[in-house]
Amino acid sequence: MNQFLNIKDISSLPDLLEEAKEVKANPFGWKSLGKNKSICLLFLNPSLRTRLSSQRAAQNLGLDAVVLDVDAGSWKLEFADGAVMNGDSAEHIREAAAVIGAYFDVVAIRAFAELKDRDEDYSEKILSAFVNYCGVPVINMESSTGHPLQALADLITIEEHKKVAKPKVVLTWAPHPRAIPQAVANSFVEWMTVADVELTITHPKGYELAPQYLGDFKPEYDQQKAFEDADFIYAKNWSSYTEYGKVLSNDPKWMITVEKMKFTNKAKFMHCLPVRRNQVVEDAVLDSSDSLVIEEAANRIVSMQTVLKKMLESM
Ligand code: SN0
Repeated sequence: MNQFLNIKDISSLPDLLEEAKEVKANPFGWKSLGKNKSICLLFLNPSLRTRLSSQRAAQNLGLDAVVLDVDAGSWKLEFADGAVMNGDSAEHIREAAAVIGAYFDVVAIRAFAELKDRDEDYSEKILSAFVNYCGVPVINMESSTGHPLQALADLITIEEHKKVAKPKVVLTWAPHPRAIPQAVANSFVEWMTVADVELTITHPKGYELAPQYLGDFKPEYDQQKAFEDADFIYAKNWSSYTEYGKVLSNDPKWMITVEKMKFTNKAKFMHCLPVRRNQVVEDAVLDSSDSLVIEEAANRIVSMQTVLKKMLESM
């Protein structure tokens, strides 16, 4: 594997899941694979799980990890080609990425959607700039359109907890006070489309995901109907794609509650975290034994370690 930007970078999902199982069972089994190699973890946005799980994953492989918070700990970057740099930005991505690539063997980047210009976000301007200019393998730690490390951890968690061969998985929109990117939902749909699950997507009208992710899925606008017989409820907020970046509804009726979980087939609750309690989901669901959120977060180490292992093996 020479990059991990989205699901297209993996050759076989079943093989990757098998490898993830091996990594989880034997986390220190490849301790010398990363010897004398290094990874730079670059954050343009906040992170708790991604930052820590990536460092843990690297350590398990003997890989040296350095974290840089781009706008806080380094120069503000310019991404536009031909820019006259007489404003806030002190360094262009062309030099910054090339220098980072000269220092490290792998670069991992987090750069959220800005939610202002849809074409710009969906062109993956920042992620592509790193791929183009750093000259070493790049890992997506949530870009403007996707969060594949999260989707892989989600799938590992579903595989571990499913009680039937092809479980019913429901991606449900939930209310949130702020405008949130579509990245997590996009990747979740992208990975579940390939996985052995029956996916249902439910959200209020106006929250349809980008057609390239939605594919043939027809959203179920009735949340209760969507929940019927579900084995997994995956809650997530996202802002509108069609009215780009807008919060069209904050309807508390969409919050995940114990009452709604009763419509399911004793479903497990999932969320990528961080989660707004009693806005996205009520305490009683999150604190119940049906909640998988901590195990799901723990599997972020496994997803990153599996990707890093494959990358190091092909170096
Ligand atoms: C990010 C998102 O894309 O949904 C990261 C999730 C892994 N989440 C947020 O930005 C939540 C921020 C908030 O204010 O709750």
